[in-house]
Amino acid sequence: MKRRTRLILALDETDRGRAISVAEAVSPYVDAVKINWPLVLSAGPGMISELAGISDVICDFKVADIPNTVRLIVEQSVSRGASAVIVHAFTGRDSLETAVAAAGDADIYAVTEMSHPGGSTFTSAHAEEMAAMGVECGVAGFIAPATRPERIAAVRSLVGDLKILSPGAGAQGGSAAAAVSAGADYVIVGRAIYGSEDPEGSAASFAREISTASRGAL
Ligand code: OMP
Repeated sequence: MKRRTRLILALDETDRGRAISVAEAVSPYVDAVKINWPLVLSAGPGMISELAGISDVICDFKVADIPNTVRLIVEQSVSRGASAVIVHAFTGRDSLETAVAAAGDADIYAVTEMSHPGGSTFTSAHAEEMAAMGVECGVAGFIAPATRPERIAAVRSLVGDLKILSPGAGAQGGSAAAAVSAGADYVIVGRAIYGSEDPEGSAASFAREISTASRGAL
């Protein structure tokens, strides 16, 4: 994935036409579009290849399964044009290694700690262990919460130069600038962009915020 604006759009739209028009409008301001079950279930898996014509596509299927099922899901995503797939790390080493092997040249990002309040119930306590295991399994990077920037810093201290993608800025109350300052490579933003009256202006504003915070971090 290119590293230009360091902003990733979470396109959790369920209207196909609006999803395409938002993806096109914000494409100058994002490095990738992340899609999840809401859009794939409403508009079909063809959306993966359609959006791949506009931007890099990350399939956020949060895959959490036995290795064989993980392999099948990752292969299907990549064959449709996904540049990356998000999987859960808690499934353990065998599932994670299988995801990495099935992805080939595409990237696997593993969830360490979830951004919503419930993410503190179980995932916070094991985030460091999951990050360390992910490094050993060869993932390209991790998902860590913009809602708890200090936890991004904790993951960063364990994963070297591997990528950290941080959701939770905007609608969930986190700050894109704080996430970048804590060590995130990319900030994932959904509703605050696609749900805004001016998605393009909102994406431009997040991209500016990230750029200013990155300069401060130099
Ligand atoms: P907004 O809250 O609308 O900005 O969307 C955030 C996006 O990031 C959604 O697509 C979530 O599914 C996703 N996400 C989280 O919000 N929290 C996490 O811990 C992990 C993810 C993710 O893996 O992308």
